[in-house]
Amino acid sequence: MQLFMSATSPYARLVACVLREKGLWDRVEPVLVNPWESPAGLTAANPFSRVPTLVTDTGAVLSEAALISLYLEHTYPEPVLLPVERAQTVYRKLGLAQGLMDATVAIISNRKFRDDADSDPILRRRRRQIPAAIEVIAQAVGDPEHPDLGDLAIASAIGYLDLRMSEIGWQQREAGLAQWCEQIGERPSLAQTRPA
Ligand SMILES: N[C@@H](CCC(=O)N[C@@H](CS)C(=O)NCC(=O)O)C(=O)O
Repeated sequence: MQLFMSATSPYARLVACVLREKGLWDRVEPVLVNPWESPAGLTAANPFSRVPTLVTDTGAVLSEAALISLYLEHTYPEPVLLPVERAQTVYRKLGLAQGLMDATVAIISNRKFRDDADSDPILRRRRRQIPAAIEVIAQAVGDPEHPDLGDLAIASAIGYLDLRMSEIGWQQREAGLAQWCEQIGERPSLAQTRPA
């Protein structure tokens, strides 16, 4: 398998975590790219030039972090990251995490290309929503010792938020979630994919 990824993408980090949790990482050839530069190898595989993009052993090209994660869960069911009896809970967390990633990445990537990004009404709306989302996420997270797909996604989303928008400073208001992040962050799959 080949995984197009970047060192900071929270979406790519989620897929890298899932591959590590499932003991598949040594079967992966990671291809580190800057997707914004539209490198030829990535655009040949994915016309949207986005990471993560996974090329499977049979040459299928998969995109979208949540979809790749679900493909990995179906294809390599052990260890289980999406227990059937807790599917609703896991999907809920996955959705919250994806919302947080989308909001943060939209703000940061617009800042990269536009001087007026911080006055854009939609991005301002997303910025205002983040603290409320953190409050909801704090109530949703599961056991950091036995994380599921939703927990791994939340840890990846918050890791990116802290890297790029540390000014949000949510940790004092949500001390329990901060502790959860520390605990889950000790897992090798997350510790070895920490964005820098
Ligand atoms: N919806 C996609 C989003 C992936 C995404 O936006 N990745 C960013 C990096 S964090 C990227 O590759 N951006 C390059 C671009 O949009 O051209 C997913 O869930 O995987």
